[in-house]
Amino acid sequence: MRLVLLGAPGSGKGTQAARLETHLQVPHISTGDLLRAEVAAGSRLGLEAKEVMARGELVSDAILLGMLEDRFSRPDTAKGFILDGYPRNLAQADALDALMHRLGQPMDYAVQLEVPQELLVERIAGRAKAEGRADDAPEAVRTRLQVYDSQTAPVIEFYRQHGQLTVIDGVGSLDEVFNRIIEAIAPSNPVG
Ligand code: B4P
Repeated sequence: MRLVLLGAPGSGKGTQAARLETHLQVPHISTGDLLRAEVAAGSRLGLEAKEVMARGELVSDAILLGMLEDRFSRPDTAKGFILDGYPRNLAQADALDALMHRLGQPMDYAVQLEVPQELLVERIAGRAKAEGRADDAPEAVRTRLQVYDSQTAPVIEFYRQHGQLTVIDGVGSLDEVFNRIIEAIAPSNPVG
């Protein structure tokens, strides 16, 4: 199964992708995690990405596409994947579409987690306390939410027009949201 998870910062993409990875037995590919690993390793790419991420802005499309092509070349993606954090703008959506066609692997689902903005801010504030991520600071969060509205929200329309979009209510417990996703993508195989 090839699935893209869409949603604003704090909507639960990373949280649900980790659970879906176990349930569907396909790898969770988070572009945020890939970038944070580069930053932690102090690579040239990581040094380039670090300040951009801390401001809450998007890292360049060229860096992201290169990183993603590299990740898709690993054999564990043969049976599918859960992509979290990509695409984040229309150029990335087009690039991913072209890449998947080139690989002969069209996307099965684009799942959007819908969560009201005040709850997003609350969740990220909770993570800021627990993990201290630089881009969870209030000013960076404001930028990330603005970037989402202006650049990422149009990606939702892209998948709607391609007939691949499934909208999920992202408000509720982790199990409730997870079960909604599973029922939407694999109704014959509900959890719990
Ligand atoms: P990401 O790592 O993708 O960060 P995110 O959008 O905040 O989502 P995340 O998955 O971490 O949060 P989640 O909603 O699960 O991106 C970070 C940065 O990397 C970007 O700002 C950008 O600079 C760069 N980047 C990444 N991809 C890029 C791309 N394609 N192009 C350019 N730049 C890119 O969880 C948030 C919190 O909510 C957690 O604390 C969680 O525990 C909590 N939570 C989740 N579900 C909940 C629920 N149901 N109830 C209560 N709390 C819940």
